[in-house]
Amino acid sequence: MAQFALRRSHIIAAASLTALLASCAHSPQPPAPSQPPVTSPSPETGPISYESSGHADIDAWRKDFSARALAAGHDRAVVKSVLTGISPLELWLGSTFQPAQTGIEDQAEFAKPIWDYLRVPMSNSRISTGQARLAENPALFDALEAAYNVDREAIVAIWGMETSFGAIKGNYDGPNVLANMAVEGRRKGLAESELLSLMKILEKGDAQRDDLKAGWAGAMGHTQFMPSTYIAFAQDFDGDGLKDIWNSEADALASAANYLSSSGYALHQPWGIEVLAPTGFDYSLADGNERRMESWMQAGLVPAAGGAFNTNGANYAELWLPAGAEGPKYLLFNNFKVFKTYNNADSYAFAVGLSGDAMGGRMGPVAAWPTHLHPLTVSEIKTLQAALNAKGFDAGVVDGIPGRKTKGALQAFQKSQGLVADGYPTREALAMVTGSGSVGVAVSPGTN
Ligand SMILES: [Ca+2]
Repeated sequence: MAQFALRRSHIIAAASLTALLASCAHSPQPPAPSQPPVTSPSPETGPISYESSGHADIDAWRKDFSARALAAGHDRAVVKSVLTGISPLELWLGSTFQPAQTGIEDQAEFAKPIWDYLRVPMSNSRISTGQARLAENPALFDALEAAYNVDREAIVAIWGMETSFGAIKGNYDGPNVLANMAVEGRRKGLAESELLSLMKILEKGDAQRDDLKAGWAGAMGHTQFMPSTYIAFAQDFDGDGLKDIWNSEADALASAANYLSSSGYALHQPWGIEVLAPTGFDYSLADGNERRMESWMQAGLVPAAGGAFNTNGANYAELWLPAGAEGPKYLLFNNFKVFKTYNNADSYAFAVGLSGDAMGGRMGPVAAWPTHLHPLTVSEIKTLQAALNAKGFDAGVVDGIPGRKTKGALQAFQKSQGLVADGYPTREALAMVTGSGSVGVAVSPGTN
């Protein structure tokens, strides 16, 4: 606490001095003092000195980075306040628990079957809380939609995904998390660049040093902005002069809406529409390519909810099979891509879209998830990728992520074998590729 008080005093001192100078410039000239005020500090120069963190790597990095931040023209008091009190976090630099070093295996977007991943975003409590948030402040959401042209359900769904509507914003000191990330090393460039952004935030007066709370990877506030994102997109929507994404829901939600709007969000257009496909449909068309709505209709796709397609002017969509040909099928529109600019995972964007729809009273999907299938783990995906590459179907880098290239390679393999070419990486599909038996090959009902 004492350290925080000390750090805050640097900013207050700098701000008071600025205010004093500003007021002088606009006031009648006082009698000239006979000599400079004795309280005026002589400008400090040279390296900033810090108390040791007790961690040699942190101390060495901070000395070097502090000098570079000063050389880049950052305010001395701000640099010092940001880098004072940096200390090693077990999470990043400890020896016993290092999620930062476990790679993608810990990222839920890749590790779980989609229907498991969706359990929390589509839970009754998440949906009902989102609906309650929408209902308790309709004027705010009217204003947000009018100002940013982003549907309120999308804004609230992201709020729910990021922090459970502000319940889990993260209570790490943002500068300390980023400093630890820099010292840990693999994301040094990103961490240092984000630290410089934090300095800019303080220099502009958009937030105060002690406000800079973050999650374990440096994302801040209700809607989890990295510092550079904050600089580019944060908004003061309640008009108090601060862009307070930590404590002001209006500011945080406006900031998220501004980000979505700047990423190309189109008001009242769907992110996705669940569809039904006719018998004999060619699932290799789920290849990541967008096609005109007319061609999807000619191919026989119809809305799963019945009626006619209503896309509000969205003319292009790609067909996406989140769980293969046996599961729910979606046409995805541009707003889905916009969700992915927040977090570049299909499952994340899907959860935003589905949960937002549910908060708006439209539950999906209509079709059941094929929970009898066995999606691959990260290490099994690597096996699949290597096996496809070995057979001449280019799955790209063996990274354990079932991206579009991996799915395309699996589809090409399936097509070559006369199988349903849905590209869904299951144990059943892996067995076909590796030739280790034909356990329950995924054949879609209503196909062939
Ligand atoms: Ca504000």
